[in-house]
Amino acid sequence: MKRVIAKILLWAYIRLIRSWTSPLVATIMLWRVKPNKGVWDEYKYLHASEFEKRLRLVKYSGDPMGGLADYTIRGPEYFWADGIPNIDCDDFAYMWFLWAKKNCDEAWLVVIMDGLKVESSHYFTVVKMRDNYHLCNYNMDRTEFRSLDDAISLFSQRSLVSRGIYKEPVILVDKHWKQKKEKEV
Ligand SMILES: [Ca+2]
Repeated sequence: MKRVIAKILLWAYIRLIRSWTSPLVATIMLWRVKPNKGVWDEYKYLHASEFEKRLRLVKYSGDPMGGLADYTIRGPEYFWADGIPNIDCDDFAYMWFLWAKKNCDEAWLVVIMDGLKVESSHYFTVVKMRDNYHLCNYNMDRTEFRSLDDAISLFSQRSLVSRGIYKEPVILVDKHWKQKKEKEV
């Protein structure tokens, strides 16, 4: 029951609240930041390990009001922009999701929460390359998982974020993308 309530809570937050608060806060926070389009064009086709190094050039800093005013950057051209004020888990996850659209077969932008603990909500990405699934949580985990659920379950097995293991993981796929296969003639 608790898990059902948590799932509804997470769904309501992501779909009904964050869907409009994130773009609104982003507009306010980024209005003076000049996007850096050239850098994204340069990095978007890099191999995962090289792309990861470029992501690490940007320092993590939480969202305003202790994460209460949570938002994701409006586009990849903001990630490496000069003076970008807040870059945290959802921005890293979003960048991996966009990178996957250029380099992978399928990708999921996922939010995880531990039971009813809203403050535990965390964004990451899972990508599919050929038949293997990889977990991108800031960096890409080199483990080759057999399924999306397998990759996600790592959060219940290992401490991947500062708050530790997710004992009662509640999952929501925020965005899903799949490469369109060309029709055989
Ligand atoms: Ca954020």
